[in-house]
Amino acid sequence: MDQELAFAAHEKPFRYDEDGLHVTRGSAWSGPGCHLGCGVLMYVDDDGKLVKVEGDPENPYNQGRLCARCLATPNAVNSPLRIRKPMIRDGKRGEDKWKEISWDEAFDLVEEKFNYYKENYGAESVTFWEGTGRDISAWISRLAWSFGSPNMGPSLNGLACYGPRVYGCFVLSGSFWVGDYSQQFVDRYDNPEWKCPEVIMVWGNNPIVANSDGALGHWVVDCMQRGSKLIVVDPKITWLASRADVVIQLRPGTDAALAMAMANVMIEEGLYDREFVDYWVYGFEEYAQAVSEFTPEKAAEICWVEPEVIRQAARMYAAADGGLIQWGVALDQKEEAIPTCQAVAALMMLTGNVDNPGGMIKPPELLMYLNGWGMELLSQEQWAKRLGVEKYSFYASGGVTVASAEVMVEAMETGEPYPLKAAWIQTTNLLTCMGVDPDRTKRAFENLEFIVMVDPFKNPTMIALADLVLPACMYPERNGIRCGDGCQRAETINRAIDPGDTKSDMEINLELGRRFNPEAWPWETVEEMFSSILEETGMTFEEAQQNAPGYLPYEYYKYKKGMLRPDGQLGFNTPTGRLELYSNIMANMGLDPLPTFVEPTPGPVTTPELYEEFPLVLTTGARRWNTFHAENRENPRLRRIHPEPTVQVHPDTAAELGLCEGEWVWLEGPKGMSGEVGRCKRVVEITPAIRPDVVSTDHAWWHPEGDPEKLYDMPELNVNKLMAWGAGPSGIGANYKSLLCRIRKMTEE
Ligand SMILES: Nc1nc2c(c(=O)[nH]1)N[C@H]1C(S)=C(S)[C@@H](COP(=O)(O)OP(=O)(O)OC[C@H]3O[C@@H](n4cnc5c(=O)[nH]c(N)nc54)[C@H](O)[C@@H]3O)O[C@H]1N2
Ligand SMILES: Nc1nc2c(c(=O)[nH]1)N[C@H]1C(S)=C(S)[C@@H](COP(=O)(O)OP(=O)(O)OC[C@H]3O[C@@H](n4cnc5c(=O)[nH]c(N)nc54)[C@H](O)[C@@H]3O)O[C@H]1N2
Ligand code: SF4
Ligand SMILES: [Mo]
Repeated sequence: MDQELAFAAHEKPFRYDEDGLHVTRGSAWSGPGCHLGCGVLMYVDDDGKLVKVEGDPENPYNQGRLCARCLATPNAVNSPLRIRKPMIRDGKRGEDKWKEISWDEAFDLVEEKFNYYKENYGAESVTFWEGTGRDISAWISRLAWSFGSPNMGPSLNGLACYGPRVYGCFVLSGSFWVGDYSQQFVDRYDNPEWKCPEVIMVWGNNPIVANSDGALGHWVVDCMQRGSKLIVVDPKITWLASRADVVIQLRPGTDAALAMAMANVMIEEGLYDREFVDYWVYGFEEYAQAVSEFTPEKAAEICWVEPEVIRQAARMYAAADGGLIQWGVALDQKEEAIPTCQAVAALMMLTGNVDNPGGMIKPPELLMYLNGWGMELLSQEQWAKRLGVEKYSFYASGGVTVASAEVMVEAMETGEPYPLKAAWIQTTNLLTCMGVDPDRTKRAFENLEFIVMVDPFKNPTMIALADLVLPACMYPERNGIRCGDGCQRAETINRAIDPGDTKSDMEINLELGRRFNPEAWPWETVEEMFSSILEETGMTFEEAQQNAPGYLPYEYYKYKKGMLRPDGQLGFNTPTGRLELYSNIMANMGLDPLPTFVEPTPGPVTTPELYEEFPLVLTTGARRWNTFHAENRENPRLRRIHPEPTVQVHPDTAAELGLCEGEWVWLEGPKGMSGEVGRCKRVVEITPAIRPDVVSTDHAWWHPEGDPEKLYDMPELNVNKLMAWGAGPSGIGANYKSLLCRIRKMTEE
């Protein structure tokens, strides 16, 4: 056994009876969607019906807490919108006409069609699409690559979620870093090696609502109760910002300028950690030169904030023994995402907040699926066909292993560099939510001959595009494991109720994988497959079910112990062995090795004439308590918390425009520099929490109660219609969060 796990103490086995109900302990991941997988107790009655879900107090991760979406799991599982059997289209795309078929027929059809395209057009003509943070990342990559296609990836422009932060960090430091809230220890806050962060800087993230990328929002509050001070960087006064010590309410899209100005203060005032920088950081001189022009005064003008608040934040963060940056997707969702993430990551490096207690850590993982599972299954020749490598340096370098959504869609349109014939869509509602310019995406996908969708629910993308639908089951209906995504622990997802005729994503992919490439899928059952992944812990899946969560051993300061580099040398896994403020990898890729700030386009500065016509800066998609992207709209318990898509407007702006709370309006904006204008419907929500010159709106809206053949109203509710096609220059980052718009009253039509 290589990795001995530490377990949380459980009083009871993972299945027991209580007050006439049958209880199963497990992890809530997924569907419905979420990034985390909190510990849950699922209560089932004698009829086999899931009646309630509660937080597991014995699970160190969430310690009994549970948010609204998990509490409403029984409604989701029992929803009338669930698909219960495989269905094949019995009409034209766009119609809601289907015929139920058996699983055997469905698998035979996928096998026959995909193999036909492989033989006639090459395996790369079949594309594989995934969504965010659900349970399937590892398995979808294995399915695509074992089939022989390198064309697998998220249907997200510019990989503008997590990707920029991860790749930005990897090129600078050889690793990705997450905030240290003690989540790596079974005894959590009581662990003697852990130190409570003195300062938590929440940047473009709303952890209380989003619980994103492995971090539970409650942990921020737990740390505040133990003394952490808070800095919040957000155009909106969020729940946390209203309790913060310093708030920087900046203009969306200007984060890089702010980060460089903070570095400027730290360097000018000698507040950075000189000793750490001398030993462990490369490129300080060049970097200091690059930030020298970003005085707080200059950045304040760019970011629309006061210079003093920048100084305050820089001093507070630099002085902290344990400075944690809780960064979020707002940093990824701009075309210049990589330089932005570089600029923020540089603050960690300047202050030595890397690999340290209460700072940023690198948790070990049992199944590292970020780059996919099974890269060795494809030959060099097959990898070379991956769409994206010709166009983008990050893809060519091998740092990014998925295919580019933009390039795949362009290939569907043009047939170049080779024809695409089919799509496997699993865990993404891509027209409603994930990509920009959904009309263009829809037209491109319509060129494909065969589209399969795997999802628990009906949705607009399915009605518009799918030819075959496979019903996925949800977490209380299946077995599974969770042991990647920086989550540190080995969790099991445990079946509590009968899945009926639905199957788990893992069962579906294992069955198809075995048909396409039996050597790559040597397991009879999914449980056998999970046991083989858990092998290094010396535990079978069945043993893990009883004992999970299990915690891997953890050490701080790995760079001082030769634990970060494959050659066992001290330092970091970069070309220089140091953290690189000046990135040699970026320079080799022909990209700027130093962070830069680039004004968003269109924007108030780059396109003043468009700003006159569209005088509000627009940010989109801030997460809501009750929804996970396009999910949960059909769940009555959740829908009533926020029943329609709103646009948040400051009271002064609302007064100026004559808008009333609750009024339906058109939100209109330029689609990049194309000359076209996109629009969607919104309800006015007046709030002093937003800046008067900025508005913020929800994304991913549709009406499950609406007409399926009008795609459930999605086309008139989708804010991504206001966005330009494309990605940042490196292929990473896209503009979801810094746009221009105007609000027009419906009566003005
Ligand atoms: N305007 C705007 N657009 C955005 C964003 C924004 O901030 N603003 N954010 C972007 C980001 S960061 C992301 S990650 C994307 C997310 O985009 P997506 O990941 O496409 O999110 P959803 O639209 O919710 O689609 C998820 C689908 O997966 C299904 N599902 C849930 N769980 C499971 C499961 O276990 N198995 C299977 N097979 N299916 C499951 C759901 O029912 C749903 O239909 O959206 C992006 N879109
Ligand atoms: N309930 C719920 N939870 C979710 C999701 C969901 O849909 N619903 N989606 C999941 C996914 S895929 C992701 S990626 C994460 C994302 O989770 P977060 O990273 O928290 O993302 P957001 O809520 O989109 O934005 C965070 C904050 O950034 C602010 N912001 C907007 N524009 C800017 C900007 O330009 N700069 C700065 N500094 N701040 C800005 C917003 O006002 C918001 O308060 O959440 C995950 N968790
Ligand atoms: S963060 Fe909320 S929705 Fe996600 S698993 Fe935990 S309780 Fe469930
Ligand atoms: Mo995301």
